[in-house]
Amino acid sequence: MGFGIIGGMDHLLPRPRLTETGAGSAEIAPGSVVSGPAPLADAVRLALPVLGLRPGDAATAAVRVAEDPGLGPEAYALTIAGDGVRITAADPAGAFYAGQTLRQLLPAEAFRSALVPGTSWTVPCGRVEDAPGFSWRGAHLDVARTFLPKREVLRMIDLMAAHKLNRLHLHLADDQGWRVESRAFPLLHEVGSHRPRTITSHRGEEPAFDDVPHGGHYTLADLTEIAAYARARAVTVVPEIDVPGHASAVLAAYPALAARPRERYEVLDRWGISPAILSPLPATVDFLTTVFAEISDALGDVPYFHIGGDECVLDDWAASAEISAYQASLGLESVGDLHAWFLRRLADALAGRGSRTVVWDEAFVSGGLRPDTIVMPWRGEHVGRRAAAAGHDVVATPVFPMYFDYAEAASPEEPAGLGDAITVADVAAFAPAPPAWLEEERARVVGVQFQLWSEHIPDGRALDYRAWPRGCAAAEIAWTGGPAAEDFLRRLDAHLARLDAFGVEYRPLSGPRPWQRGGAGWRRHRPGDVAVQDVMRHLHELSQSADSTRPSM
Ligand code: TNX
Repeated sequence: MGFGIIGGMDHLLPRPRLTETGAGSAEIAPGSVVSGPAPLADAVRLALPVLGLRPGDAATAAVRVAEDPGLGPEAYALTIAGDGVRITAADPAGAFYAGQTLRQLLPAEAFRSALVPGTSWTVPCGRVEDAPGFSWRGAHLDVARTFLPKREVLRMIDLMAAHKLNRLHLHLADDQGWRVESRAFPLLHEVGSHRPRTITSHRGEEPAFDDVPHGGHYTLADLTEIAAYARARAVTVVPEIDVPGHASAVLAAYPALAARPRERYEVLDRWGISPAILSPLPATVDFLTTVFAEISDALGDVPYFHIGGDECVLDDWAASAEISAYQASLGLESVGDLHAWFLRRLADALAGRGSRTVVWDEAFVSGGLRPDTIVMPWRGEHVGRRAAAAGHDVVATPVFPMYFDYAEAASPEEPAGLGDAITVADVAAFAPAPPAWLEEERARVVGVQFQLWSEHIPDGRALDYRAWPRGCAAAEIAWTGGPAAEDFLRRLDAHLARLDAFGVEYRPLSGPRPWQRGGAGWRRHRPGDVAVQDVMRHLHELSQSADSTRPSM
């Protein structure tokens, strides 16, 4: 066997830690037998759905799976020889990833939903030893601004699994929609889940609207199904209910929870930062604790629960006599302290249910977080480093280069993005744990995640275009633990054939196909309107400011 990534093993994405290419090949015929302990063997079968593999004895097996407790979480070893395939892993996730690697070693037809006659189901002989660089390899879906039907979420989970991504962050509530059933507070989904129209004009233009209703929500049973589907594919669902700001949809349903309880609120039909904010009084904490419990019970095991904390306009808190009196009774000096106190109460309640809290970085700057709170520094590396230095686990989520709602190119041919440009190469070059940081700070970076904010993602087709192939680059850095190797683009080229077989309408590396362009109307991108580098500079300054609760964009 020769070392290195020559021969049949050189098209894997993300890149495994070690590959050795052997001579010859092995066949895995449709309907072949997989042997081994059921949780591991089932995971391998699920990773290769098109082959319809069956459980059975080692004597007849084409793929033999064994447990090796010596391997780390999610790690695997895969050996392909003339007499078949052997997989070892310590957990189902590792076995599942061995199966995903095997799928990539098969022809791209392994990514179709049914067998295509004439395919040769052979894999090259050799060996792969592999383990992830980061434990949090995330994708974020903003189902609040644009609702994605359940089928799109399940499909995203399949695509994540094929890329060894393992955290699906669902942004379930924002000003423009509340997306989950509540039995305790049914107006949340009855009133909060739809709006009559959506803004179509761009920054600086006279406001214009599509006059098309938009809405939808997941039932609690849907959430149970999504979580179980994800879990079987080594993906953990991370729900987010963004509080106390971004609250228009909740307040449209339950205005009594507002800092200005006599105000009338509507589910917003436009983007940007709204002043609508929940009150921090005990009734709100009780309300949210009940809703969090409903969501958690539906999801089952919930190791992480995201409570937002970003972009809060605290003016209504300062203007309310009742809230000011409450703040004074707690001995808190500023509304910023009250913001921190409020999030801390919620995090304590979540901890009581066994969930670690996740927040956007404003909540860290406010101070007072539980030490086990995970911080998502969206405003850049500097605030991320401060959170890491303070001892928080950090998931790198900076606008540049992890906000996939920005266009891939500053071109009028692109469909409208929030700004530009974030390219595949930008993502591939990103180091989530920068080498310049101290070792103990780097060790706090548990992962990296791309964000699909959906103000400019009108449907599943647009989602495909925004997510891939930048998501392939994100998967590469998340799995390998650092910037992509120089052969990344060559491997990506081969990988795109797999996405074609899967049916993904990704953005071709050469630019959009004619029907993927924004056209001449409101979906056309406005190049240079918002430059991502300017946004980053601005956000960095804000994250340095003492007044952390000031809205940022
Ligand atoms: C900032 S990141 C937001 C979102 C927007 C996004 C657009 C964060 C915590 N808040 O509400 O959708 O920018 O890029």
